[in-house]
Amino acid sequence: MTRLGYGTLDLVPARVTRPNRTAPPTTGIVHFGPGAFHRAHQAAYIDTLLDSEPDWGIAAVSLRSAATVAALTEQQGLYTLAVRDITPAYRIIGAHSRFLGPDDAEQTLALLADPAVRLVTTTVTEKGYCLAAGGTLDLTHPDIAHDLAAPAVPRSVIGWIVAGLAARHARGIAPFMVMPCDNLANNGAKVRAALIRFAEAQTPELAAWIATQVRVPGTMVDSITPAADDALYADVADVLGVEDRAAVQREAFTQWVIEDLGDPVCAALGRAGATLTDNVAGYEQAKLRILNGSHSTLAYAGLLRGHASVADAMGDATLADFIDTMIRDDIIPTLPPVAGLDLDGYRAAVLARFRNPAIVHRLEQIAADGSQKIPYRLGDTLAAQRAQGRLPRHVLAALGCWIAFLMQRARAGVPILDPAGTALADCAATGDAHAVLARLIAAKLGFSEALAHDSDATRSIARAAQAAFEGDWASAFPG
Ligand code: CS2
Repeated sequence: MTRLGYGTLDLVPARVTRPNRTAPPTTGIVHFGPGAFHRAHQAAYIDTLLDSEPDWGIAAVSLRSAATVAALTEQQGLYTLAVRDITPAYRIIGAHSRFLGPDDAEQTLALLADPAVRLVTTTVTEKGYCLAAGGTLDLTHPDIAHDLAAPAVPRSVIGWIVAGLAARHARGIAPFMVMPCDNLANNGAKVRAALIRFAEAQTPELAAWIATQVRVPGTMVDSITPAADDALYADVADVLGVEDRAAVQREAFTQWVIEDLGDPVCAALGRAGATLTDNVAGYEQAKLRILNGSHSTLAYAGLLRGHASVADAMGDATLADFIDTMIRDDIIPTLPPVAGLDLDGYRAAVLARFRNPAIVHRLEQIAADGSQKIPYRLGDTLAAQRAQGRLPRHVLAALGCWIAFLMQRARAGVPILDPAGTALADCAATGDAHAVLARLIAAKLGFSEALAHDSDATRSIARAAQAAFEGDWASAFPG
């Protein structure tokens, strides 16, 4: 079958929107992590911007997979975005100037040092930043240790960004802006601090330059983007009439909120459709705690209750009611008001998005990397409630569901998909939920050490975990 490319766009039916360009755009952005979320979310905004401002093309760098790079290079960077919603839509995205892989270090560094590159963005998932439990750069992380010893060919995104900044600093070229686009609480400040700490371990002068010259705005990113699968590729081939081996899919809803630093890069992204604000923290907390906290809860409780997708789990009235009540009673009370954001309306909108029958969002995908996700998705809400002397019964039960999930997987010998998977399995392999929770806290896996001194909370979490593990949902969920 003919492959998608600029030379075959004329074969694609007119109802499929496509770039109004005949060749890849010029590079203005370097992006690390060209996975499905980046290509479904940020790239769609930039694709729109390119219609009027053609020098914002994205050179995407994969630090891990050469396969994605090969498939997209064969298609000159073009791919289909399938919008799965009440009104399905198909759009060919042409936002990328090129794709580079793990073996293209020289070209990647040359791009980072190119004055035409004004922005470096990242979607490497929470674990990709090599942060320790407290959110600071983990200098003992194997990739960070490697990059400090061999800075010329980094493995980590932090190492790569500092290498690019070092090249610009050495040549007297102004730095690019750095913009993390991952679900990470306070992502801008954390990534900026990580860059400075990495540089300090090399050359203090570079660290000082980064500290005073490099801008790292915080962001909140949101669009439900299920992993691509063969059904998607077959559907896209049927609609386009040409083969696309890099298609992505998402819901119609998309939001990109960026801390407005008042400079040309932020302004350009505002023209692309991003929301510029001086209160990115408000948007970010609401999204991470309401949407992502509910997502993780649906993943663990849903899998334990035999469901496979978010929409399936939302069809389980007991679980759907639990989530709704958790948001209303436990999560929203911890959120400061955000101008222009009606939190109760946001709750209703998130639940409706979860029920989207056109989206098959697998709970296994969301359940991955729990040790990285749980602290900010549910842990921060628990800490905020405990600081007020309250016991958030639903959030405590949700944390219990994560533990019950770990116990079930560990005892069934099913691998736990998580950077700490082996350690999690060791903690969850034996004993009752109280013992498992104590081990997780001691190992700083998903829980802060402070929780060890909160017997009311730990008792409640463990009780819910044991009940969920035994399938006693009347006891696991608050009455
Ligand atoms: C999901 C997120 O996989 C997961 O952990 O909770 O990817 C979620 O779909 C996005 O944050 C939605 O914006």
